Amino acid sequence: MPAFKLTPRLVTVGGAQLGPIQRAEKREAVVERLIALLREGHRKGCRIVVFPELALTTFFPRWFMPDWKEVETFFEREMPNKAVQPLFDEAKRLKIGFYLGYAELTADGHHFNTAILVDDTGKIVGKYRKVHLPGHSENEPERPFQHLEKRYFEPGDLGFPVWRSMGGIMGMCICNDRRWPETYRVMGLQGVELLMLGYNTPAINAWAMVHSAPEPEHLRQFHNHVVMQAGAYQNSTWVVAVAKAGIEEDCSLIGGSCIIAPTGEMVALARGVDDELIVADCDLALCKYGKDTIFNFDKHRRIEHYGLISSQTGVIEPPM
Ligand code: CDV
Repeated sequence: MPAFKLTPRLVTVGGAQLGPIQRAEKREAVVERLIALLREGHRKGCRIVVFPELALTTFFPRWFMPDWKEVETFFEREMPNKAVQPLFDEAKRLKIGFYLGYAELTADGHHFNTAILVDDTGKIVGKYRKVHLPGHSENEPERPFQHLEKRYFEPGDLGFPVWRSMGGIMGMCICNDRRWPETYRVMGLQGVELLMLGYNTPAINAWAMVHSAPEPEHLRQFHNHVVMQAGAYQNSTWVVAVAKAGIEEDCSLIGGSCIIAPTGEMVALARGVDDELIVADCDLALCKYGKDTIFNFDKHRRIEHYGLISSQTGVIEPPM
């Protein structure tokens, strides 16, 4: 029997966790923090650095703002723009690619929660718009804080594409997307090898607080990791997940940024809730083992039984 030998395809990846961004903080100051993490990534040999969801501002969906003019101060009309250009310039100079999350306002007036993939030559090679928008669309004053993503953003209209870039097959999603197995599987079916995502996850569930539902804080971190470890393993892909963390205005956001191997094992984990770079040498060749064996989709999937997944949204119980 020949040995299962693989030629390594090493991509050193950095997860650039951010501590809080307060509302008054200017984009220019945030971009300086991103550049500092990028430079640390360069010193540590990174080819790609992943930044969080909505990485240029505070997590503004926590406030109800009746005036759309105020809401739109948190959006970017072009990318790069003047405030973000220094990040693009420095990344190009250092030959590092990056994932960046931001609020996108399109020329024809659409609002999306977006992430871009910029390659190590400074070119935007991929764009993803968040599909699974959590929260609610109306003000709910009884909550300690709002989660108005359904008000401020439209669901993404680009699906879950992947891109051949920087030596691998790259995929992106954003925060709540990581909780849905469909996210990973749609990219898994396109051979994804490195799935990047940023998140802003409050340490408490505001709905559960109002309704006295039992969701202790430790479960927030457990659920953060369990879904991504399962997604990585079941699709045999690397997952790089990066938080904006810490006490942002009056809201505590979890940290727990991590890099997960195609086996589902965590190989790097942030220690704190401040700006912090985690690094791992991700051998993309390791994806092949799972993709060729237990999760060889072509051999083992039974799509004739999966129709409900794409034809039905909610639960329909059998008749009593
Ligand atoms: N930004 C997010 O999508 N946050 C959600 C929270 C609201 C649960 C998340 O899935 O982490």
